[in-house]
Amino acid sequence: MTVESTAARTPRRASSGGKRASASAKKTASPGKGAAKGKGAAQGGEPELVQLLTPEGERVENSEYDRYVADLTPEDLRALYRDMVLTRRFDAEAVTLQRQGELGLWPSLLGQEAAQVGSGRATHADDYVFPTYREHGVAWCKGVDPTLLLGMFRGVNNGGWDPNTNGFHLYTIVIGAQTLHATGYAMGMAKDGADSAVVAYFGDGATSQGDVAESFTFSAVYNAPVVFFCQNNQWAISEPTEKQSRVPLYQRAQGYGFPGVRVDGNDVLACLAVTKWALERARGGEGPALIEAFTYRMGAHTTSDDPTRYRRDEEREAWEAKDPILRLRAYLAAQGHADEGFFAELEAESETLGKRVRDVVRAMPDPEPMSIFENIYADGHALVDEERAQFAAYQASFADAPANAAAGGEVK
Ligand SMILES: Cc1ncc(C[n+]2csc(CCOP(=O)(O)OP(=O)(O)O)c2C)c(N)n1
Ligand SMILES: [Mg+2]
Repeated sequence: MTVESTAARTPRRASSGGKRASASAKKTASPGKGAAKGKGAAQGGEPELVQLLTPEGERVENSEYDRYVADLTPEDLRALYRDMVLTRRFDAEAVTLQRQGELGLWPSLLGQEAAQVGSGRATHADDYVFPTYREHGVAWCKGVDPTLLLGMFRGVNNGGWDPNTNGFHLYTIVIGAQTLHATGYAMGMAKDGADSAVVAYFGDGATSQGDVAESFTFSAVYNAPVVFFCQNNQWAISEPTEKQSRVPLYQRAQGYGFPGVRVDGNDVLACLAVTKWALERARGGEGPALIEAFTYRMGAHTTSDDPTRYRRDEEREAWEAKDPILRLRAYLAAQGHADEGFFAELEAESETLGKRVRDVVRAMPDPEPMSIFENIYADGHALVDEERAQFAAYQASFADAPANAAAGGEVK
C-alpha cells in the first residue's frame, strides 16, 4: 500500500510504490538519475513513488536509495523519531498558544514531520535552507531554537533569528519568492567554489507561481547547486493540487532539464535518502533536482482557516492511517530498536519542551513601537524617514505618551 494508492479524495493515478523486502527482487521504480527519467509517466503512465517504509512500518527494499540510509544505526533511527515527536509537540503547543491569544497566527506542519525531518537531516551544517513559513521541523534539524520561530507570529519581531547562524533563512510568506533567493544564493555558492548546496522549500500551490518557474530555469541553465523540495500536502489553502497541475509535480522538472523524484513524504527514511541523493549530486556539480514529497496537511492551512469548508473528513482519516510518526514507531518496535523506556523518556522530554515554549512565549516583551522602522535599508531611505516621523507624531498624540503623561495627560 502506498501513500498515493490510499488517497481518498478524487481519483488519482495509482502509484507503483515499492516491493516489500521479502517479496520478489524486482527493481523498485525510482526516477531521478537523469532528466529523462519519469518521461513515461508524464505521457500517461503511473507516477512513481520512492518509499522505504510502508505505512505499516515495514521496510521496503530500493536498489537506488537504500545506500543512503544503509549506515543508519538504531540510535540514528531513534533520533529521527525523536525529531519528529518533538517537532509535532512544538507545533501542537503553538496551535494551542494561538487559541489562547498568545500568537496572532500559526501555520501547523501536522502530518509533514517526515518530509521535513528527513530532508532537514540530509543537509550538512554548511548547506543553506530557504523555507516557507511552515518548515518548523527543518528549523529544528538546522538547530534553530524553536521558540525563536514564534516571535513573528506573536507580532513582536519581523523574523526572530539570524539566518547565517544556522544556515536557515527567515520565513517567507510571499509564496514561491524564496525559490529565487535560493537559486541566486546557490549560484553564488558555486561561484565561491563552496562544497555545499541549498535547499528551497515550497508547497504544491507555489508551483503555479512565476517565481518558481523562473528559479527552475535559472538553476538549470546555471547548473546551480539547489535542491527544490516541494511538499505536496495536497492543498494550497482551499485549492487542491489538481487545480495546480495536469501532471504530477515532480514531472515538471523534466521540461527544465533536471531530474524530478516523487517520494513518500510520510516516510522519513525515504525523504532522508532522496534528499541526500539530490544534495550529493548538487554539491558534486550536477545541478538542481526537484523532490516532490507526497504528503498531507492534516491540520488547517493556518489557525485562521477552517478546512471543513472545503475538504472531507474521510480524506483526513485516510491520511491519518499513514501517519509518519506511527510508521517509524512500528518499525522501531518491530526491530527491537526502542523499548518502552525510550518512549516514556521522550514523552517526558516532550512535556518539558512544551512548558519551555509556553513560558518563553508568554515572557516575550512587547517591542518598542518605533523599532518597526529598523533593519529596512542598510543606508536609510527618505520614505522610511518620513513614515518614521509621521508615526512618531502619531504616538506622541496619545494622552498617555511619556511627554504628555508628564504634563498631566494634556495632549498638545
Ligand atoms: C504571492 C502570494 N500569493 C498569495 C498568497 C496567499 N497565500 C498564502 S499561503 C497560500 C497557499 C500556499 O499553498 P502551498 O504552496 O501549497 O503551501 P502550503 O501552505 O500548503 O504549505 C496562499 C495562496 C501569498 N502569501 N503570496
Ligand atoms: Mg500545499
